[in-house]
Amino acid sequence: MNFPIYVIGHVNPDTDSIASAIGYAWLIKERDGLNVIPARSGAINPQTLWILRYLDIEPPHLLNDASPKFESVARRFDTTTPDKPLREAWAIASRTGGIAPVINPDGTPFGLVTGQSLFKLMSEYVGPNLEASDLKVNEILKLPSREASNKNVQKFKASTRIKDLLKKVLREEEDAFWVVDDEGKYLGIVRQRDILNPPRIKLILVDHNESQQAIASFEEAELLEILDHHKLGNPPTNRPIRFTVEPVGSTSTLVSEQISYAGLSAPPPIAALLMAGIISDTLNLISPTTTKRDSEAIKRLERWAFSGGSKLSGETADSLAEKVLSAGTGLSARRPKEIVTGDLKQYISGDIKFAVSQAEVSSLYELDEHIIKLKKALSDLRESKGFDFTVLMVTDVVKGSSRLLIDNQPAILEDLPFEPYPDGTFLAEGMVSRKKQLIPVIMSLLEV
Ligand SMILES: [Mn+2]
Repeated sequence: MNFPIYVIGHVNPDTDSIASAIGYAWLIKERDGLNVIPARSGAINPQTLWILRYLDIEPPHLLNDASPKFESVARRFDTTTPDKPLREAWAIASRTGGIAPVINPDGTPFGLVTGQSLFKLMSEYVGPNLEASDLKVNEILKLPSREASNKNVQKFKASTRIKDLLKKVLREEEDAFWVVDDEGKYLGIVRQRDILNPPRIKLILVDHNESQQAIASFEEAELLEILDHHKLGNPPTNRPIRFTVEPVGSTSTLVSEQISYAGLSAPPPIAALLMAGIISDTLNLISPTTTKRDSEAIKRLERWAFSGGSKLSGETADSLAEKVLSAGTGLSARRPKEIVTGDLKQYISGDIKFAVSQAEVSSLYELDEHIIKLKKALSDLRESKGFDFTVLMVTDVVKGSSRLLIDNQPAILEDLPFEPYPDGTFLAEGMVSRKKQLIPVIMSLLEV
């Protein structure tokens, strides 16, 4: 079977993670002709949702866990129905190695015709005394399949992880089981021997390289490649893989470069989506993480996205940037819990485990009326996930500064070089990048 390769960004995906997954999947399909599917691990944030709708692009496939599921081992055998003659089931079984699925007209499983169920039927007809019977095989094959079906066969949902039911399956006496969809309809048959060594899900990681930020059960997947712009924290692999990590402002920048190296140009919606990835990560090229390569990528993508005839002609990089950045902002439109978990990253320093979330606003004045609720949400988050402390970085994307809310601030962070406000928050003047500006400051205090 030709299993797909998933291109996937980090959990709690931001616009760069979604854009680079879609863009890179497009490139690999176009360049190498492989079966590649863009994927995401978690909900799409409001900014990304806006840009996908604006460009009329399907959200990536939701993949929340990389452990093999029953769908990956289901064999899609031909089927027959309960009323059709057993002859038909016989023909199917002779092609499948002895199994014929019998399916109700509504698509749900009726029973399985197997060597064992046939033998049971024969012995009922023939009885214990062979000589007394002159029943011909032909007669038996005219019987409806329902009479030879074993209706006592376990069903497993396609979306269930194999490892969760492995012991149960291995304890069963039967060898073959149904795989059904969420509505209980037939998808295929799985045999015991298929589940002992299921094929691993193939992954290409974009916009992250640490297993901590990767999809759940990541260690059970087969890692093919990493394309990223973050600090290293990558897991070991057992064979060499393509590994590209470069200090640029966004993974979308790297994808646009690769498209250009391949001698291709992205279709306008994908080019505009990659622009949105760069704009979002670099706050339209003003964040200190921005490099010359990011500005060059924007220019290249502009040519592809806004070319004559494109639905987007008339748009410019700056007009798109304004829309993208304001689509992601605002504290009033979202519940406090979503704000503190929407763009959350976890960190560990020695024994200290903490999380820093980021939310974007177009004016920091917006923050005042939400402070109490956001503090409560930060504290709930800390308690439910067992963090030592939690931080919310509220970033003004127009002025390029942030305010920090800290829950359960450790004494060691009293040395943070930020101006305290009477409401208990801090002003981090000129600070917009969590990765490049805030985290290094916090880490350096914690590591003292
Ligand atoms: Mn990124």
